[in-house]
Amino acid sequence: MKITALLSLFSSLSLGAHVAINWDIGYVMANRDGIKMRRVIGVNGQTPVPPIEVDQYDRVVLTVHNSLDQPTTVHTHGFFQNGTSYLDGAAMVSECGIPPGDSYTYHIDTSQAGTYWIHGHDQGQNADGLRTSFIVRDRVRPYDYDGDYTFALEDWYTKEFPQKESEILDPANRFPPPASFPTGLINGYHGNEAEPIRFEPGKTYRVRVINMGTTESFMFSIPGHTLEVIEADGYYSLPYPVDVLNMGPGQRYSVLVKAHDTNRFNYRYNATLYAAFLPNVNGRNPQVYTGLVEYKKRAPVKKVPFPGDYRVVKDIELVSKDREPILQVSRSVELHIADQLYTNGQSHTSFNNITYIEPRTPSLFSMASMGRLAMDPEVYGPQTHAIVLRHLEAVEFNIINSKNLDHPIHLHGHNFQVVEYGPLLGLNTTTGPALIPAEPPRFQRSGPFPMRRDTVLAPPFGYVKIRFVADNPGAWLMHCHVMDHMFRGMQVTIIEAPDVLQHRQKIPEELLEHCDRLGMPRGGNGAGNNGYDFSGLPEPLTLATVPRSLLPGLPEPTHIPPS
Ligand SMILES: [Cu+2]
Repeated sequence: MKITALLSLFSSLSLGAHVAINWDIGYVMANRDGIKMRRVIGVNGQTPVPPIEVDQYDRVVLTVHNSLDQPTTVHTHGFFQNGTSYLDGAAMVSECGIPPGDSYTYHIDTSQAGTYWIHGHDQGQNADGLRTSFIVRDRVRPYDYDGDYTFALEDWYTKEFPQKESEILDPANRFPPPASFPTGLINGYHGNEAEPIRFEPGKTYRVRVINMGTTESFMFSIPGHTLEVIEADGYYSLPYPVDVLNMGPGQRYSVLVKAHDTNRFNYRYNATLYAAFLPNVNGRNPQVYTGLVEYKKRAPVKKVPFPGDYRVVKDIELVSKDREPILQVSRSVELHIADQLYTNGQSHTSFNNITYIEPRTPSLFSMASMGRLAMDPEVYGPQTHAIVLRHLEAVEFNIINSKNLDHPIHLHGHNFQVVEYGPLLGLNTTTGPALIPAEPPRFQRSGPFPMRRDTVLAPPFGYVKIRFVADNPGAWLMHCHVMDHMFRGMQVTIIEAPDVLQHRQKIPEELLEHCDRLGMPRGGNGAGNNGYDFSGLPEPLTLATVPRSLLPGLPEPTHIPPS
């Protein structure tokens, strides 16, 4: 252990290069899906946003200039920002946002090697194009390979996110709103125009796949080849062979793929966009995008029938490469997912029937400024759903999903062990269509060395238990990465060790000045006031129906459309 620590110190001092990146974030007109020219959020006049690829321990300095007409932030998804929680880039959690016309510099610690991504974290800017892959290459490779490829998968919509959301929230519209189905993009462009990848006989490739989509899940496969999972969300596993990577928004995998010994045939890779709860939308669900795996120019493409009993990733079965033992916890917190109608005629998502609404002061700034009161979750406001953790407390979250679709739950500032999945009592419902195994979630526990990741799928009609140690003082969102669910309230704020944070971290003056310029308070409680005075915050929402989702085993009530 000591040698490893010394090595990493040595590496960070001597190996890392200084990497300066400048992003001028602004609107661009572009036709990303081959269907519609529309307004997109890009950088330096470009869309898709150019990928970032650096070496471990490089000192990445990302300077963002905001040329939009609204505040903006960028969040490095999966990076812990331990000790610098104010650089997490979550709007109204760790900062007010960069005002229009202003700039800010994010320092990114790249000691975490692996497959990450970076995206806007204010309003729906991520969905409108402010996102790209962020690869950190290992200084010392845990597995050998001869070459690597990255696939960034996205679902793309013809409408801008704010317009789509206002239609969903409009009480005059039918509930639930009519389904829409997006187009799949691979590495920024229409999925069927993706570049070929080249395999040489006998060689081994590392293929990284990122679902950086807005709403939908993807399945990725290279029929005729086994995919050996070695990484999930920046954390290494023992090799785990599958035929298909099934992934929700925010999730990443690396797989090793061994090329065939001859170059007689070429093959295809497939990225299948699917919405599990929509059996068929205009004949477009599921939708397969495909590109060439080229062994030799003009070689015939071998058609490989998909195995009937294909293997998918079950992250509960993955084993930590570092053999990190399962955490023993002293506290377990239940979070019940719901999507319900409220008296204002809008449908909102929630955990434990609390719909997240942004506070007026970023929760981190409340933490830093409220003294001993910062230990009380109430201080952060009634709709921020604050959960306070003690420093170094080992905690379990049990995420309970009585809905018929899965939710990719992402925790900022950490990765976590995935320790248990199970069905909800009394329900035996299948998900459709039969693309993903049409079976209710089974009860399954991890082995003694569970996998870690930062985004986990809460299964339909089931639960997932995750564990981590609160070793990162800061304010960290935990939320569904389906942008619509997140936007409509499926978020909690993990307030980690306010007492330690107040001694160890100082909010940069520049970030406080951003609040001044946006007319937001730079401290105080969730309303920017003293003590427990929450005047100035919007009225809490009231449920229109009995919240039966709190009773495990009972399905959601069926709503009558508002007339
Ligand atoms: Cu969700």
